[in-house]
Amino acid sequence: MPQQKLFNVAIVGATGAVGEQILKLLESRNFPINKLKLLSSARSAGTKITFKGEVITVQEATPDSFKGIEIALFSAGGDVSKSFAPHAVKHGAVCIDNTNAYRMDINTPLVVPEVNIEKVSEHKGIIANPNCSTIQMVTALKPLQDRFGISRVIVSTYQAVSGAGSLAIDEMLRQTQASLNGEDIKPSILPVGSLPVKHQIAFNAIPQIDKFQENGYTLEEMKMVNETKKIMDDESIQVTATCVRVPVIYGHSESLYVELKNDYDLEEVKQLLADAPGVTLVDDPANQQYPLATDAAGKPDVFVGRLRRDLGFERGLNMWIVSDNLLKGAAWNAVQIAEHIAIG
Ligand code: NAP
Ligand code: 3JN
Repeated sequence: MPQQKLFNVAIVGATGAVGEQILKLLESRNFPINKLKLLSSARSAGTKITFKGEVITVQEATPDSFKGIEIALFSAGGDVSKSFAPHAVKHGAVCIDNTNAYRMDINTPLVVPEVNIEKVSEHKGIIANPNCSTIQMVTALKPLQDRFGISRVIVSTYQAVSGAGSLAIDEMLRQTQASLNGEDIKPSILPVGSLPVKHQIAFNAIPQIDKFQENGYTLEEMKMVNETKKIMDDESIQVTATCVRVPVIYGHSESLYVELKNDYDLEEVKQLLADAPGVTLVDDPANQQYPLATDAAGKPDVFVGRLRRDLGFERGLNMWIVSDNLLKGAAWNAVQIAEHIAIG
């Protein structure tokens, strides 16, 4: 039997919430690794991380970190990807980038394996992982697009704090405890670390994820609009998004109203979703079964339920979609792409 090729792999952002999940997946899926390099900022350089029983010391990322690297997984923010991904490409690596830096670049494929894995072959060194909220939505929409066509999507998200990084998880837990103790709450991270105004997340819902754009939408909302059109390869799909942060640790939930181009049968829609790759149908109202963030956390699939025909528009469909934002929304989607490159 031919020997499986082993790859030199780098993880940029290895000490972060997404990086930690990437590491767990590479280990549990026995990814074919020769050498593994763990990179961070100077802050965490020197941290020891155990991978498959071997202790690896995290190093500060520099342009030279990528010599000999064949696959580089980036999740350290867009600026870090812009600074280092070109160096990684120059050294011959394929970069799988979890940030917004290259998603809308015309030379960069934006890939969700269940939707458009064939785009990977068009890469010129960088493959972009979409935003978490987009990934779970398009995974569920793909079978409907293929069968009925989609003209319009109106989505509202209920996004977990882990989407804003490990400091946001700490902040929500701290605020919850302080509130229960009757202590003052001093928000410091959410909604956006780099903006001056902060809001309480414990026992609250914040209708702002990322910065506001000139059109009144937030950047997270515009990511959903633009990325959906690119991944589904249809500029004509109308998408409107409202993105909301809620006090959940893991798992983004989404309420969708979808207008299909052709008449549909609700039972056929359920069957299509039940059969779709990466999708689990949980839709049993009689027994109060529907997707929940607490059930989706730690699982790779996109969970879909609450399927019902719109009351006003015959070709309108309402649905509820939940997925672990750090897994299918980030780490698992990236590792799926890496496996496609490494193993086929
Ligand atoms: P996080 O928990 O705050 O971790 C950030 C990671 O980036 C840490 O490992 C950090 O290292 C590293 N880092 C920061 N500045 C760096 C630098 N100058 N050079 C090298 N490494 C640096 O954040 P996260 O939740 O893991 O998210 C990280 C990024 O992933 C986000 O900014 C976003 O771009 C992307 N992301 C994508 C999705 C998605 O929807 N696909 C979801 C979540 C996040 P230190 O430990 O040294 O600080
Ligand atoms: O807030 C969330 O739930 C998802 C956040 C994603 C995110 C956070 C900071 C920077 C991104 C992203 O993936 O779009 C970025 C970014 O890369 O711009």
